Amino acid sequence: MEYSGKTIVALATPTGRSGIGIVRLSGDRALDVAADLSGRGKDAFVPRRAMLTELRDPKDRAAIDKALITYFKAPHSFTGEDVVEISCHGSPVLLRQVIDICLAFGCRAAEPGEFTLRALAHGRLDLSEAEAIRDLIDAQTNAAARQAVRQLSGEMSRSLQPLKDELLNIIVVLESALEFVEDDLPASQTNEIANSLKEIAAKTLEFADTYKAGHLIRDGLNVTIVGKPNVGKSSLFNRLLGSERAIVTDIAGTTRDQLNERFTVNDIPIHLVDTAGLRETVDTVEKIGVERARGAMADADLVIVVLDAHSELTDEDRDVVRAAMKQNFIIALNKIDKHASRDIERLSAAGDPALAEFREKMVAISAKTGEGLDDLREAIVRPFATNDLSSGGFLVTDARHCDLLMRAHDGICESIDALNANQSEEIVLLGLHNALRFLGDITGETTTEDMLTRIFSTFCIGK
Ligand SMILES: Nc1nc2c(ncn2[C@@H]2O[C@H](COP(=O)(O)OP(=O)(O)OP(=O)(O)O)[C@@H](O)[C@H]2O)c(=O)[nH]1
Ligand SMILES: [Mg+2]
Repeated sequence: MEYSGKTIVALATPTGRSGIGIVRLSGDRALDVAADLSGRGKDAFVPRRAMLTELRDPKDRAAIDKALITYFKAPHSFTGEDVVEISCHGSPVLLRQVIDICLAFGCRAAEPGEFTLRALAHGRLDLSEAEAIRDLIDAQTNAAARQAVRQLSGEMSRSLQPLKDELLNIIVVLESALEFVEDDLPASQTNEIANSLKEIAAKTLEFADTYKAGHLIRDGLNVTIVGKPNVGKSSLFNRLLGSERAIVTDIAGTTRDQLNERFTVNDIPIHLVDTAGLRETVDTVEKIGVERARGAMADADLVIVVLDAHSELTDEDRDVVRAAMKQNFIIALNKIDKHASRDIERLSAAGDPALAEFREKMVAISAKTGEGLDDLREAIVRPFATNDLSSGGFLVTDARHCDLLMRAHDGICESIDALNANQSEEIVLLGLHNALRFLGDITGETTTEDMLTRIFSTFCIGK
């Protein structure tokens, strides 16, 4: 995205009727627009103080709203430019009109993320902090929001700084060796550098590793419920969501289309999919449903295979288990309310001796009464649990950051190999400079225009 100095305007609040809707402007002309809209002189606006005023249509001077205008004078604003926020009543018609008036004054409609991009361009934020704003707005759980706020307050840069400093110290030693020493570095010093680099590489890897937990908190899990018809998949789906979302009947083949909903387990957002019962069928519609079910299964981070604990295991059940074995799966033995015994050992053995090997993956439940549901929720997230989840530490939540940390780690490892192979300082330095650049890319010090365009395209308008 090209940075142009033009004044930009956008609705900062969601579209639709609401109590208040905020139009935000940033750029040199922001205050002129506010002055014209309100019919007051520019001097009337005291920075950072909200002013209650009428807004008037410049064409006929008719009052269009009574609004609160706040002026933030450059550079003490979010973007670092002159910013004006007009808090109007939240009428879509009115807000459209205010934006149209701003456009008529020569402002330009903001691109996605352009306010934040300007903040970055003016040094108000670093790149990881800008990304944190997007993540905070998109957060699906409290835990994700809290991680985003930590990143927004600069915790990413603070976590990286010691690694960068240590790398830079070593780079300085090697560069000066290159410059001033005729002979090679003494072996003792080479060893010392290699050891320091190993430590930095380990710390980098450890930090990158927190992405497993960070990714889980931010993006959550795709969980797909599968099983042959009538085992209670939709009943379980409804029970996990706490609403009667899916149709449940005792007719095999009730669910045909795939249903998607979200819920949360232990602060982890779960994207839950209910599917058509898996069986051979000649029904055209059901056939498509079965195909979709197989697709959803392949896309899942975890598959819940539902079996009917009350009836004998059939070949259809075995086929489902076999298909699920290719990935992460658990088995929900459903309808235990129909059983006098709640003993899962007996249930699983009675079901089929072949299932005994999956005892660890089995949870006995009743979608009808809710029994065993807490255990099932635990079982859904258990395969993904890491210590980082409960550590309360700062987590890497962005795939881009994780990738750059891994690349930095690889660069350092290449340098260690070069050092051990007694290669020249130039070769050793190559990997270290690369590593430093990758770490710099996380906070945006070394990020190219192309990269920025790609990153900011993931923002929405008005941010
Ligand atoms: N007793 C008992 N009945 C259940 C339980 N779970 C589901 N059922 C019943 O089993 C029948 C089928 O339930 P559904 O949830 O529609 O099953 P499904 O697997 O989604 O079926 P399809 O969509 O046809 O593949 C219904 O009559 C439910 O009331 C349970 O835990 N206990
Ligand atoms: Mg169903």
